[in-house]
Amino acid sequence: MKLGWILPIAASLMAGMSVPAAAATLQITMDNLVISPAEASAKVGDTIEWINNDVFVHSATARNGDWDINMPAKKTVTSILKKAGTIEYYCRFHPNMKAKLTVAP
Ligand SMILES: [Cu+2]
Repeated sequence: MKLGWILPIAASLMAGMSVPAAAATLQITMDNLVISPAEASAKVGDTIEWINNDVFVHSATARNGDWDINMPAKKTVTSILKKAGTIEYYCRFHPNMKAKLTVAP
């Protein structure tokens, strides 16, 4: 039968494909007015899941203006990182909530 040939060919095709490093998903949680983790690292193309466990709105506002994410109460919002850099961000509504995200190219 031909199956014995097809499988090795398919496997070698897959191994030869140049697939960019798999994008990861990172979770950043806002809970009790605290962002955690306070420092996180990711790569361009990664997805951030912003999880708001509080009963009020939070934001993740980049100080350099790269992004401004709004998180309704008890909701999870996702965003994809498009730009490298070390970004300090805070919550517009609770400026004491601060964290840092390092995005590698
Ligand atoms: Cu807030």
